[in-house]
Amino acid sequence: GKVLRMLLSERDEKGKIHLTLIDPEKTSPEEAERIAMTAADAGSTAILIGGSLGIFEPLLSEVVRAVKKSGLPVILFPGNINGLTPHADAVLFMTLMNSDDPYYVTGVQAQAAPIVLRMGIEPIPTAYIIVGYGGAAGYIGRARPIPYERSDILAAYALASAMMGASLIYLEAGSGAPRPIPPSSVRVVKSVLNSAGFDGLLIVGGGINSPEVAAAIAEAGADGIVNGTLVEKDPRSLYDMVNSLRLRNSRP
Ligand code: 1GP
Repeated sequence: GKVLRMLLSERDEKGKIHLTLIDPEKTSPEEAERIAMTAADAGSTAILIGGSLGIFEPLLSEVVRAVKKSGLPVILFPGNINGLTPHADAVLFMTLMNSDDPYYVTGVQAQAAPIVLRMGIEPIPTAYIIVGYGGAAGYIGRARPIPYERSDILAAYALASAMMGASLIYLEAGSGAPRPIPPSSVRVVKSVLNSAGFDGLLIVGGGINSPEVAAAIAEAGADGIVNGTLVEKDPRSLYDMVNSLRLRNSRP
């Protein structure tokens, strides 16, 4: 896994990674290219591309091809089987750990696996855990979102994810969440994952709308954070976001 190895080595070298999320339903290919160029300049590590609604292949492929001009790795973040394109470098091959619908736990993965193999894109084994608000991902994925204050339940799901072999564990409050996952919960999850010897990536996203919040979540133990909504509103906010993670040896 070339992309996973790159993410891990960036984390090991710089301490943290930053992921910029682009939703092809909300962003034209031209805007996506501009955002990706800004992300590369700001020192973001990779681009995630996906969304819960309105994704179809020609549009997705066009956005992916535009974003690739930035030189950053392009990783699909699919909400369903329609979130795949051979033009990407990798895909978060996700199971929605706390969905009540087996389709989102193993069903769509069986549909997707042969396609991912034929497309030749790298699958990154990912456990997706939805907390609190949950947003469109939580509603569509039929998640039973873990209450914000139940860091014990969140930690148990994260530990199960590690024991089941996830390389990347993604804690999601939902795109545009009015409240991100509390740093205190991230701290509990990190400590449980450390005690289990997990050396993959702990990624946190949803409602991270200021550099201060990003810094607090990173300091609590997230290996990386995801920004989507904020980037759609103001791509230049990426500079402060990436700086707030205090990446070692970050580009000027
Ligand atoms: C959503 O975690 C991502 O899947 C990013 O959330 O849009 O709130 O930044 P925001």
